[in-house]
Amino acid sequence: MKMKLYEFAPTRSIRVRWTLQELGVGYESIPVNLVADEHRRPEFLRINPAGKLPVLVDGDLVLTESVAIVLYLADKYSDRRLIPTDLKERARVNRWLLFAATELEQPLWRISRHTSPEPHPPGMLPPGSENKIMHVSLRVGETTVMASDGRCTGQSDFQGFSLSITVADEADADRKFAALADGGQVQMPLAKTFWSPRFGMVADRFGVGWMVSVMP
Ligand SMILES: N[C@@H](CCC(=O)N[C@@H](CS)C(=O)NCC(=O)O)C(=O)O
Repeated sequence: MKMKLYEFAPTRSIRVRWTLQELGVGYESIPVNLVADEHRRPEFLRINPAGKLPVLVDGDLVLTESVAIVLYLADKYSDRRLIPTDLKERARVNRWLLFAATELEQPLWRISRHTSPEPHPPGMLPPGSENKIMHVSLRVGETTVMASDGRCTGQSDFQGFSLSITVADEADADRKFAALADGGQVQMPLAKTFWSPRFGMVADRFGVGWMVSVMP
């Protein structure tokens, strides 16, 4: 029976796919669309209760953690000589795998998440806020609470707090943004950004801040 790889293209799944291809091993690919929240469906949570990718299923073995999967595959197909068998050589390989996963990955992930790869469109941000970052993205049930150091100028009051809604498409974003802006104040017009086809910020008529975005 073929191994199954639960994967989604722009994630750590790539490590496993790359390894399988280097080894020349056939497998069944099972795409799990993170953007469509497929990793939170009960059928996937039964396979990995942590709701994370990648997952390799090989017979009765269900393996998570991309580096552990890569090492398992290299050992399983040791005849392909992807990793050394010599103890010290092997230790050097493990050293770099662990360095990548523990030292390199987190800062790179933080930087990529909080930094725009493209310059911001002129006038989009108030001067001085180019390097402000989001510190926390905390999921509570179906809701995501984000804490950033943006919008914290002047006297501190309740306005440092915004609600964020993610909508299905651009038309829905336009509609909801217009409804929130009715009687309120647009803080950042709804426009295309590097992470979303539509993102905007508005304070509604009650003074509550909203961020409206479409996830691509
Ligand atoms: N240390 C784990 C990290 C797994 C992980 O965080 N996967 C991400 C994709 S790269 C994921 O599934 N995220 C979904 C979520 O956290 O909701 C590994 O290397 O496999």
